[in-house]
Formats: sequence, C-alpha cells, structure tokens
Amino acid sequence: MYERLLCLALLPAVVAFAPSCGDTSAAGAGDGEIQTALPMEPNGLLDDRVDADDDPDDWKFVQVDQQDDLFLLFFFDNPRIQAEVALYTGAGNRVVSTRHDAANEYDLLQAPSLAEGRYYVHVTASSGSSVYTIRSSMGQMPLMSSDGGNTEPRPE
Ligand SMILES: [Ca+2]
Repeated sequence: MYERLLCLALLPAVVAFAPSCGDTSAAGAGDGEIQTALPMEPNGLLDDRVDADDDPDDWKFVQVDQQDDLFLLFFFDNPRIQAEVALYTGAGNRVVSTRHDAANEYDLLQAPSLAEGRYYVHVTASSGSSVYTIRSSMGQMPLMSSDGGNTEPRPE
C-alpha cells in the first residue's frame, strides 16, 4: 500500500522514467523503478550493477535527517560504460546529475545544503554494463577509494 501511495505521489514527476508505474506485479526484487528503490546509507557503501540491455535503471533512496551536504562517489568497474548518475528530490526534481567520464577515477555528485527528506539516486546505462560502487557521505567529502580494489587500473 505504501508503495502504491508513493507511486501515485511521484507519478507526475517521474512518468518519463516509470511508464509502468502502478504495475507492482513485476517489481519483484528489482530496483529498476523509482517506487521499488532500495535504501542506501547516508554514510556507506553500496554495490550494484547496471546493464544497458537488461538492467538499465537502478534507483536507490537515501534519507537525510537534517540539512547537510551530501557527497556521492560512483566507481564503475568498467570505465567504458556509457552511464549517467543523478540525484532527485522526493518530488522528482533533479538536484544534480553528471555523465560518467571514463577518464576519471570516479564520478562525483555534490549536493550542498540538502534539506531534510528522502532523495533518490538514479544510475542509468545507455551502452554497456558495469558493476559499480556508490560511496555516500554526509557533511564531508568521502574517502577517494571505493574500498574494494575497484579503482585499480584496468588493462587496455
Ligand atoms: Ca541493478
């Protein structure tokens, strides 16, 4: 029921991302639609995978308990993936986004002075696939490592 209410609340803003909003029968354990977004810690690590062919959209949500800066670092195991990462408010407004840049060790989303509330993280792949790690941190820039060897140089 809660998911249904959330879906209705978000539908006007996210219809472009969730054309099947309301069809919860196929949700399963998937994270491909905003209403089935999986929780992530405001300070922590999260691993998942996106694939442009069969898992192109991942949604996570993070609960901000008091106004603060949020930093999100994205480490893609496959630097050649074409992907975009973004942060949305609970009302579906984009706070910040960036395209993955294969030249960088990580992609950074920096959202200063976020008000209390729930925010949604969107990872979407347009070409290729990759496992990725999100390192999140409130208040200060997180460590620059994904903590799992994900940032070691890849063979060409
Ligand atoms: Ca996924």
